[in-house]
Amino acid sequence: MKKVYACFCTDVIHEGHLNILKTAARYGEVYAGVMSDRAMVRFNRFPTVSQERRKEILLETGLVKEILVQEDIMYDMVLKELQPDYVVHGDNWKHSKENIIRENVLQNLAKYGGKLVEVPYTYNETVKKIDANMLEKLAMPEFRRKRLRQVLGMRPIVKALEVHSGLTGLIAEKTVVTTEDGLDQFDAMWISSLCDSTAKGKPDIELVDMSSRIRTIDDVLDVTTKPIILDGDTGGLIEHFVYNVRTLERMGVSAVIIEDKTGLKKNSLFGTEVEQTQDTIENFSAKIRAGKSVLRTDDFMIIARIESLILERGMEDALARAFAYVEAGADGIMIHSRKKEPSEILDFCCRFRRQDRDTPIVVVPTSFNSITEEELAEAGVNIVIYANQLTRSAFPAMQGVAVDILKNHRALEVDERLMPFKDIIRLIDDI
Ligand code: SPV
Ligand code: MG
Repeated sequence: MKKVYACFCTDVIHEGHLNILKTAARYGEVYAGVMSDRAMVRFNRFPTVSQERRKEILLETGLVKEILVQEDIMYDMVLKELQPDYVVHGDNWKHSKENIIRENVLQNLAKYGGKLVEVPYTYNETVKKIDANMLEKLAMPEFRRKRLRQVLGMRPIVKALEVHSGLTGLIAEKTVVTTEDGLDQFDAMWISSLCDSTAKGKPDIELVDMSSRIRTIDDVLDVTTKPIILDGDTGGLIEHFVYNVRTLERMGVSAVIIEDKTGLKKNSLFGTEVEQTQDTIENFSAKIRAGKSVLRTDDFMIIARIESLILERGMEDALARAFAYVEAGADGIMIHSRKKEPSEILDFCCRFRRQDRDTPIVVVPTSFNSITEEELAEAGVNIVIYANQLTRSAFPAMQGVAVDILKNHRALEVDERLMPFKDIIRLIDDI
């Protein structure tokens, strides 16, 4: 009997998958691969059912001899061990980012003379609906809310991108790149106070109120499935914070980060150039405790942001606050710095991790941007936030176009810098 291998990244078996399995069965005994949860999260999307259930649904087809868990999107390991005579796959990967995986399969098969069989991809209304339902499920508050905690356990470092609208949400949701070892994408979204305010032409001083922030969150929730971390500024009055925590939790936001400042908040990147007041440890700890006490689930995270390094109050102060805030119930610590060099952040992480191995650490490397994700992960950082790069890239592009239209009295000269209008129309999916 010949050996046939087909790998699946799906939570539901539809007629397209059955077609692949039936084709595979005509070539020999079918070994079906289930992409592991970790690999799915990194390269594809979050699974809506467990890895175990995904194994069962393949076995229930009655077409499979054995199930394997494929730990990596690339097929090197599985093909080396199994040496199947055939790999069967839908032909849709030829014209997508997944072509890199197809190349990898062909190279591995060539090593021992195995063959690739490609089945025309089934894409009818029923299949489309099943795909859409899976995404819809991922977007529901009860599934999305816990996803930040889930990805924290599955990724060496969680990468969050700033978003401030439905459109920027779509960029965070859908941007996928090919890398040496497969595909890569963002894990989460950061709704920044700076960029949400800037998009409205307002200063970042808690002027854009919670009702408006909620409108932005809702626009993002509407078109995405990835978890949201909200920049909650100072959290405001404790009496208001508790209501806002309840609202955010109910909406399906995964975490709020509040900073230990009080009075008129200014953006941290001003540092000591402007007057800013840090809250007392006691008051800020009380705010964390109050927020935690009103939660209805274990999913939502309240993360405490420490401004001691920004305000030049020293490392000892930053560490004392970090331990106090964890004691008060904080689900994570964000340590901020505006130094060009990452040394003070690394020093903080090293000293914090000596006493606390588990509490997630969050950083925002806007100033110390030479440090890599790998270096941050090695230092014990769990979440990296790219807090403002989309806004900062869009603004000069738009301003330059506005200037050139004025100078040329027409739009012809700027045309080659623009997205073709047939592409912008297709950017948004129909439902
Ligand atoms: C934001 O993005 O609004 C932040 C991060 O709070 S920072 O601008 O660096 O203070
Ligand atoms: Mg902010």
